[in-house]
Amino acid sequence: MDISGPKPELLDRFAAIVGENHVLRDPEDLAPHLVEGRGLYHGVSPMLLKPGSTEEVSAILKLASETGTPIVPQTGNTGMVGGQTPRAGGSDLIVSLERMNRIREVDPVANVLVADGGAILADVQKAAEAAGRLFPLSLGSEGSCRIGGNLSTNAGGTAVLAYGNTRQLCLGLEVVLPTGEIWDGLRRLKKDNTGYDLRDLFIGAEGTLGIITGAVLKLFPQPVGHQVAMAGVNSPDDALRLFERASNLCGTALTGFELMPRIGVEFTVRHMEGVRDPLSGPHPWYTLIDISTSDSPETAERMIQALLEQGFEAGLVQDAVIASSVAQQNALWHMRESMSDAQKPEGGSIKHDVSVPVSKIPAFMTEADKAVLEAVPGARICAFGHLGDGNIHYNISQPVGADKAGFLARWREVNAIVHPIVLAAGGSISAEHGIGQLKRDELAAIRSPIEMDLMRRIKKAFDPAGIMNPEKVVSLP
Ligand code: FAD
Ligand code: 2HG
Ligand code: ZN
Repeated sequence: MDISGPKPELLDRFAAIVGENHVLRDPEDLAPHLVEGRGLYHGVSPMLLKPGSTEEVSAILKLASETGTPIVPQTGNTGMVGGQTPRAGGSDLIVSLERMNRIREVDPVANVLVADGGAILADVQKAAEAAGRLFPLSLGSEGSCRIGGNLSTNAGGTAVLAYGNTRQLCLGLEVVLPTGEIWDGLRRLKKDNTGYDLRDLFIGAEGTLGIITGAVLKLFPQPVGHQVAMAGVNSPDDALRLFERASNLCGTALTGFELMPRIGVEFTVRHMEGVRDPLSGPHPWYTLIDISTSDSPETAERMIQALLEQGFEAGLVQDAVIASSVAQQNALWHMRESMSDAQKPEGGSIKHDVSVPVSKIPAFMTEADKAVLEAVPGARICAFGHLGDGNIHYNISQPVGADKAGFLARWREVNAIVHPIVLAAGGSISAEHGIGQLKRDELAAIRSPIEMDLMRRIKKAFDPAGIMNPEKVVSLP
């Protein structure tokens, strides 16, 4: 493969497929697509193509396979592991589905919504709501991430506890294979045991097996009752015990249970517009509890009150607030969802998107804190996340006054401290963000040879020319 990049004549052939109006070639126009939100990866690409149809995606991939041109799919560019960023060699073309953003169909009786791969998540949520239904996938990035990206990363988010992650929310897919062939798997069946589940291979593949151009998504009834509370607690252990009570009391009505440290709350209050300290005094930790009920609003109200009462009585909850309006509910969630962005003005953040069995969260945090602070004195540990899913964003903000680049240069070293603790607890080094470029080599190091071999064989079977998002997730020898 020519790493100096495709020749101008070849670029023109790609451009002709979508029309010159739907191509970016100017370095200034391309620039935002060559970096990701963390600024960790800076790619190089001569061209971004915006196909307007599945057939155009097919023609692009056919030409790419014939000419050995690497292709990087990109939808919202909110991914956190560099999967959507082209490599530095200048050979990769970016395919963006931003024009393929239609909601194709909503069927509230069958409880399905069919969307283009480039449909923005917030638009899918709105279309479901307009039909009196709920599409429960919810992420801080929902205003810009797109369904193709959500499926390709198998995104998690804040409602996994009740509804599962994106994989559980998808019934069928339409995918363009690296060869240009189109697989129409837009099925709407809950029960379908007809051979290997191809859909599940594409979900979470991070664009390495094909481009997802359409999806059948599951809808749910809208909740009748909804309550959101924020409770100040003394420790992750108390948060865990409160979670246990919440699960017992609410069952499937418990839709979210998030954990935040005081330092994260301070970051959001300091840097995010309109965020106020949620309780009258500071607390070492905060839990955000979300309850949705299907029978009556009163049930949700009773549940949240009973839970907080139990929490106070057991000495688990130190102070709490129940949102008294939808605006207040949104404000509490906004604080939690902006925690990732609020870390940015504080300098470098070395991140760990990890999961452990939920009961092991406190022990994991104690051990990791000790080891990290020994290695990086003054490190500001801002560990927050989806406690109910056992998924903690064990993020470490640089010590005050430290050099950002110098701190970030220790990324791998700090990962090498935290990840073994996660693995010893039976956990995962990527709970919801994926592998991309960031964790590719680490994946190969921790998974068994047979597992890696199977992944490589799948990659080769789907992408014999090796053009689909090469060197992401798995590298081929
Ligand atoms: P992109 O970033 O464009 O791409 C992501 C990956 O998917 C890349 O490997 C890309 O090549 C591939 N890809 C994209 N589109 C396609 C396609 N159509 N076909 C095949 N492959 C494709 N993630 C969570 O899981 N949970 C969270 O709670 C969460 N919160 C976030 C909050 C913020 C503020 C931000 C910035 C990010 C958050 N994320 C979260 C990460 C990110 O939003 C998700 O990974 C999201 O699913 C990515 O979607 P995207 O459209 O931006 O994809
Ligand atoms: C969240 O849950 C996201 O807010 C982002 O997954 C986490 O910045 C992060 O590490
Ligand atoms: Zn998250």
